[in-house]
Amino acid sequence: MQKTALITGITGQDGSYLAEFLLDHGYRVVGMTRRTSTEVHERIEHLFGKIEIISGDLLDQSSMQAIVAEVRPVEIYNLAAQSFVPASWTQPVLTGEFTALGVTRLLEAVRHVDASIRVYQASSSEMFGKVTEVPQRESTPFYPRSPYGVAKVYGHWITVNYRESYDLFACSGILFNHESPRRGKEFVTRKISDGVARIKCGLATELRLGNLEAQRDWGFAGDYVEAMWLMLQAERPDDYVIATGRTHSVRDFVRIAFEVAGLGAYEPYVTIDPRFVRPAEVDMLIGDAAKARERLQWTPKVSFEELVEMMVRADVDRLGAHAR
Ligand code: NAP
Ligand code: G4F
Repeated sequence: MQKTALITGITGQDGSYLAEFLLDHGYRVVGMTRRTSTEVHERIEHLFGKIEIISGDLLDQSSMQAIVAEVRPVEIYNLAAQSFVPASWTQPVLTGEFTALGVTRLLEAVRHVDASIRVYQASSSEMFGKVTEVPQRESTPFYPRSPYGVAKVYGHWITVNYRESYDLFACSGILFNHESPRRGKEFVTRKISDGVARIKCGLATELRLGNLEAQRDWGFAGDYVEAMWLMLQAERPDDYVIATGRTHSVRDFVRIAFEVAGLGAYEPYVTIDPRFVRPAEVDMLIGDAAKARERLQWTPKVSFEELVEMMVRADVDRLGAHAR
């Protein structure tokens, strides 16, 4: 029988890759979207006709429960969240409502409608924040450095708690940064690839950034959605770190991006703008995904250098085609 999956946050970067992955694996895919006056669904437009869309909001308990009852999925992927770290300082309460309490609303809906539904919760390496261990693994203590990180810690523990309290098949995927040409332009990797492409196409002369020394363990989003699915296919529910095991600075990303575009050295183009420096920074993240490798047979395929090249080339092609 065809399996049904419900994805919250299907309009986001990960939602679009996960929907493609699940369709390829024969699923009926239903995506939850919130109502807006203008519908912007550019990441999933190519999937219209293959996926179903249902209206709901993480802020609204009754809509969550009604959706779970109507769709009757066997798997739910909870990807919806306020996911941009700087916005969590300007909208800390809303971030808590979406990113923290939204998880409880979903788990409550599952518990009341059908406790056999398997649930994936999108947790984050931001929970490690001011890291207490290098590299970070499932047992590394959390020390979040932003309201977003704090909200994700709540989402992680409520997932663990519902698993232990109600025997739900609920998994928390602690994913390190993952990027793609579909990444939102406010995140640093896409801001860089888009900015470099603009300079290359003569549409801009500079790129304004914050802290170039921050280090992240960056992977490709297409590889990471496979790990989400693998967690829900396992015999037992558990929590997993998903990462490449390599770390690079924002400066590394910038340098390679300018080289890929054939612009040479980045220094003449890059300006440090204090507006993009955070009140509290996560200086360095590097994950140890040994548990996922051993128990789920998951490994990332796209390297850091391939990722930078993929993103820069996609933006140069997009803007170049526009300019022609
Ligand atoms: P994203 O591109 O920002 O997508 C977020 C999604 O959440 C969008 O579809 C958004 O819908 C939806 N959403 C936000 N508030 C909602 C609400 N109140 N009700 C319903 N939907 C709502 O994020 P992403 O990069 O795909 O990440 C997916 C998830 O993984 C997020 O939970 C994120 O925090 C987490 N995560 C991401 C990374 C990463 O590196 N990408 C790493 C670790 C964890 P709209 O289109 O309506 O805004
Ligand atoms: O790309 P970022 O905004 O991602 P960040 O804060 O690491 O969060 C992302 O990854 C998390 C997983 O660890 C997710 F949970 C979260 O939802 C999101 O997807 O910033 C990366 C680094 C930071 O250290 C930041 O200070 O880049 C630095 N940075 C330097 N200049 C900048 C900029 N970040 C942004 N967004 N814009 C800049 O101009």
